[in-house]
Amino acid sequence: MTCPFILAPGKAKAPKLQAVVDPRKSQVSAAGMKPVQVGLLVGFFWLLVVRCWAGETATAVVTLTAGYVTGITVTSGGSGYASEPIVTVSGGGGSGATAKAILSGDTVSAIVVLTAGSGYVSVPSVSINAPPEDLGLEVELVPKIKVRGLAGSAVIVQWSIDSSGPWTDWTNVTTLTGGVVLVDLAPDATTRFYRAIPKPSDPGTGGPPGFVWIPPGTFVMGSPPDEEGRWDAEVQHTVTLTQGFWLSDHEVTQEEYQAVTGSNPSNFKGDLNRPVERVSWDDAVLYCQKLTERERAAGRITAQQAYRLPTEAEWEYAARAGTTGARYGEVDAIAWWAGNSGSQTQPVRQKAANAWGLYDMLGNVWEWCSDLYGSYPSGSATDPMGPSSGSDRVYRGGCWFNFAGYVRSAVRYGLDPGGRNLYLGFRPALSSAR
Ligand SMILES: [Ca+2]
Repeated sequence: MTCPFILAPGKAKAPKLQAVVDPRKSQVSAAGMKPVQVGLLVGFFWLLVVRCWAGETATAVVTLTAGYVTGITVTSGGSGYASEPIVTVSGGGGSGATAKAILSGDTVSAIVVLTAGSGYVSVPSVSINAPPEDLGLEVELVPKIKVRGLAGSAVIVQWSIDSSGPWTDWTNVTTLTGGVVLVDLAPDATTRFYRAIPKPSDPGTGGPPGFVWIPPGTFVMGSPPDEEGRWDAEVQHTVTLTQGFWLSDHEVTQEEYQAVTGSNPSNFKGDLNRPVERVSWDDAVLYCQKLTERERAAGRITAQQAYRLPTEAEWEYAARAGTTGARYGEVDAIAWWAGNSGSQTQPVRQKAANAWGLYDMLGNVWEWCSDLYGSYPSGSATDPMGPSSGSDRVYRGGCWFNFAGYVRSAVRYGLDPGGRNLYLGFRPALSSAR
């Protein structure tokens, strides 16, 4: 439909403003947001809508006699016709019928059959052209919203019909110097309240290099009784982790360990991308402390963040990455074990990662966890930290020396925290707090 864009003052309608969005009531702060970062102004914006008001199209039905169109009866005369519209008869299996509309005022009052056509086996349909377009003009008052804040802030703008909520996401914007202007064209927008809240940062990006985000979730820890190689200590129970965290996608390499501690105690030398081994639990904890100090000093993590060993539950949850079997893949594809390691550690990140991007969770070197070793809780657990007393610390995942029965997601062992051997390394986690 084309329509000349002209102003027709005589047809302008009064603004259909039903309710005023009071800027004083508009929410400029919400739980969790920093008011200094985001502001929101609600104003009004005059929206001119030029509409082409069409009349109503007439309708009619055909009378069929012995295969001929013998009459057309108007069922609705329509409105807005300035001249006789074209009438078309179609369908019904026949052809040749023609007809002419008769107007009375701007309405179709009758249709005269000019030629009856032939061969119709069922009643054909009749269509009458629509009346010509008319001009219209409508003026509406719509909310104009200005989002202000620190340039570059990601903001979610929400609306509600009540100033106390509930709030519905409307749009995402990134703030600019001088603000971002939005106009809400929803039909009922003049009854809305608005607020702006900072968009939660995406925890899937922005972590330290070489770390992957492990989302919070629930999983079954332990192994079923029929899993090959299973030990009694692997009693299945449901564990919920309420906090996501970052986890190194690889075992700490000799290069990384040396850079942080100044030493390399490993047995298998020659390639600094091999995992560090012959590190005690105490050594691993000290490494995490030193790494935390270094990264905080460099401004790469906040004062609230700290590197640490993962809990045993975090480790198994991350290793499984949603899988429930003995391993997160075929053993030779994912792990260095006795069957393929050549009786030594191998550089990290060569075997296939699990679904969350973690390498060598199974095989290569065992990995220290933070927990004391002990029996699992009898029921489900939330954010378990291990038993409160004991002597050994947990290590997980199997190593280059082990047969496949030890290279499973559920395998667990304990060792004195001062113990060191050429089978055992670690990987750090980083808390998500910022
Ligand atoms: Ca490993």
